[in-house]
Amino acid sequence: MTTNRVRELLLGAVSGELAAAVSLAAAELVAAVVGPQASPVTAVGGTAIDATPVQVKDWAIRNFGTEDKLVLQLGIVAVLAVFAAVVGMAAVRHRWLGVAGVALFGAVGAVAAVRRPVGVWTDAFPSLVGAVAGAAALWLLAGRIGATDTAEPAGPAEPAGAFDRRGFLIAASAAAAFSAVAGVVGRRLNATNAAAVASRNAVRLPAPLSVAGRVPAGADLRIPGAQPFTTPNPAFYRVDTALTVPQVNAATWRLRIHGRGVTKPLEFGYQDLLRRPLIERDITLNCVSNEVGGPYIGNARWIGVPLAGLLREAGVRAPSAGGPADQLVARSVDGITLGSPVETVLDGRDAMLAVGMNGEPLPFVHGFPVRMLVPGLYGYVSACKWLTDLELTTFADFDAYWVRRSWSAQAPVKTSSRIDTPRPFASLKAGPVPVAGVAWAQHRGIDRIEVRIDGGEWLAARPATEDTADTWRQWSHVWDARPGSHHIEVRATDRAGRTQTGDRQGTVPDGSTGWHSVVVTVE
Ligand SMILES: Nc1nc2c(c(=O)[nH]1)N[C@H]1C(S)=C(S)[C@@H](COP(=O)(O)O)O[C@H]1N2
Ligand SMILES: [Mo]
Repeated sequence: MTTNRVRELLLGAVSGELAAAVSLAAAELVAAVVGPQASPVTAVGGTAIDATPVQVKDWAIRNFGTEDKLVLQLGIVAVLAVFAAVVGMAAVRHRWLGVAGVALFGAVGAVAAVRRPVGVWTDAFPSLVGAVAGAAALWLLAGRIGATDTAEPAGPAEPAGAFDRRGFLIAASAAAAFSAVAGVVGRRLNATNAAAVASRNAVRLPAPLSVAGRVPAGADLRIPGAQPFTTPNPAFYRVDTALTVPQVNAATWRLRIHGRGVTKPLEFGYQDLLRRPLIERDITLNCVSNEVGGPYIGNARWIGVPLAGLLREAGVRAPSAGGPADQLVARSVDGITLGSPVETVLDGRDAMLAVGMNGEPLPFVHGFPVRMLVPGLYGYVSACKWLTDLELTTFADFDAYWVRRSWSAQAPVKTSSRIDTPRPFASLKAGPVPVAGVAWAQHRGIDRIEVRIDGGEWLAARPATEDTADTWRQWSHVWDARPGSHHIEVRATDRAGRTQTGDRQGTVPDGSTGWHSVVVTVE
């Protein structure tokens, strides 16, 4: 290749990247008007999340945790960067090919946005406007590089066009400046919805009619290295499919209860909900994607409206009482659906539409303004965040979001336990060592926790005072550690008398099983 050709390809690649940046930035700006869900980055990312096979998703949650979405976004940017470079290089000699490449890119964004669960046709605008802006930028830049375009027959000779260095620099700087400013402004506008933030700031949660009472002093053993009994909101795990956290305006939020067997459909707003008698309860929530020993569990003090009362008011009867619906499908503003058994919701437990979490209105990431909670069920079959619709139907008629992705339709929490201290591979001093952690079997309650060292006898650990059957329970055990490498295991038994199985099972389809263990070295 001649140096001219190399220069051409390099400048072409740069032009492609700049055109992509202009295109994305313009799209972000338009999305700030149309709605953040219409941003092509968000729409393509969301589509990628929904299309990801369950094993890969599970692997990503396990390895990247809450950063899984950041990793996905970086992946999308990397693919885009390669594509943009190729399109830019092609555009130097075939400008229309470049434009076609940008158009294809815009079409992908537009289709992804319109086909999202909550997509409407106007969601195509940001991508389309972005494509036009990107194509114009590429046309201008490629024209300054100075090669032939498709109008001239492609020949073996080097093109004669001259490189307009000054023109290229000016166009490139303008493109870079525009994308930086528009991109930052657009993303920021899309990330914060001022009205939603104001509506949350204005919330004054009424005092609950039925309070939870103080957490028993003995429930929190306060052993260094163990988790606190109540998980502070900023430390509470987060699992959802949302690339940008939905910011819902409580002032315009509505919830509808309708469907099979509903004799009186209900619809109400946030203030209507707050005027109802509220209950306050400690409930431990955990994720079906939690590996044995994993972090996706937290315990909070929630305030909410009893869900059973609302359903009864709507005329809903349990299947065992002849009701025609056995599944309650909760739908969130981002279109995700979660299905819970009607029988469970109505069986007397404290299923609720939660509005408060640890003394404040729900944080946006945890579902403001209203989320559902059903003690004893994994989050994906009960804990719908950003709730907007409750539909009574049957399991036979409807598969919720994760059920279509090979998770079980019904998933009660499995009796489990975890060692929080010592940490895996800790090196310890010989002598008495506190071993501690948590055990949980929401709504059944934890009866016993046992620990064993190096596969020996199971020894009774000391359970902390129980708060309620719906919360996790701390435990501790003083281990007389001798020098060497040791293997510590834990298992729990729930109040139904069932001891946690040692058989290892992965998280799919209905939650992991097996005993958590850590290996430590004692000196
Ligand atoms: N709208 C919506 N609600 C959702 C989810 C989601 O992806 N979207 N994820 C569910 C899952 S899998 C879990 S474990 C819990 C997690 O709640 P948290 O993020 O408040 O801890 O929310 C549930 N509710
Ligand atoms: Mo989950």
